[in-house]
Amino acid sequence: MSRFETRLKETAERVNTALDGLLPRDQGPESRLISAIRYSALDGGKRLRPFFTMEVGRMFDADEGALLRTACAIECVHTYSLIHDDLPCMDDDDLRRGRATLHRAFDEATALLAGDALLTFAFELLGEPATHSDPQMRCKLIVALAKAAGAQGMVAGQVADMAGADIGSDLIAVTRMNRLKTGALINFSVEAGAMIGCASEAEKTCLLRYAHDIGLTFQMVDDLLDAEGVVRDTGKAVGKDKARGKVNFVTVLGADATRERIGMLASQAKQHLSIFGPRAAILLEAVDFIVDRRH
Ligand code: GRG
Repeated sequence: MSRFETRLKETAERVNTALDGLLPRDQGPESRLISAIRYSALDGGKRLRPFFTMEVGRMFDADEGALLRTACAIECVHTYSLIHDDLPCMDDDDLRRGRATLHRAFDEATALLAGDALLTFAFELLGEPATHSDPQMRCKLIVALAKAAGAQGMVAGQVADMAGADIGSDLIAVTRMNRLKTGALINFSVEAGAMIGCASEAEKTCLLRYAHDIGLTFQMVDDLLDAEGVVRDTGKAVGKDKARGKVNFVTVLGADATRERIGMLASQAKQHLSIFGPRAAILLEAVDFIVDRRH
């Protein structure tokens, strides 16, 4: 296992343990809802977004407790987005992270409500004093996450995704959709580490440029996996976008040009980290992981 994989695994374990302790227990009258929440939030998932928050924060010796709770909040928002994305009214998928999607394992109403509960729980987590001693920092984190997830962030991206070819079948439209749908939350994951670590404005700018490029790279690889990957590796259905008439980087550019752009963006992402020197080594390795991932 590479150093990067070891660190990602460590982050995943820490996030899983923390979330297990933070999420309500499945007992009492709401036990079915809570079981559904725990089914989705505790099993599987690379925990890549938490990894970025933790590792960016560590570059600035930020408080580990603050980073971990913020990372958990981000993962709750991410999990909610996957649950809702899989619903019959959206992508209507049966498989996620190698097993039944939440509405298949439970039922549609429970899945919808579990997603709602995870989204609101993220803000509860960030707002609590245990996340950060400075209330201003907590407010800033809440506002930035709300913007990333909301109608001018991830939700806007999802609306564009659902519109399919109606958004236009050109690179500008597809790039905008993905900057919002996938990029906004990845951006916040990096930004949150920089905020908690009190990075300078110049440092934040470089990190946000890095986040922009890895967000697009991540999505391009996802589109290639949808076009060329196998269910056994991805743990979800493949070939969906083309079958549903959706536009993505591969449908617009073709697979070869998408691969070319992935190479370009990945090397650009690494260049943005040059001001940090060896401190950013693990973030450089993350770029290669994103490019090479098979799930
Ligand atoms: C429903 C508001 C709302 C938004 C949904 C994120 C999203 C928007 C939809 C997910 C659909 C999708 C497959 C997008 C491609 C990129 C992506 C977010 C993949 C899943 O992220 P990973 O690979 O997942 O980090 P794990 O399972 O590792 O957590």
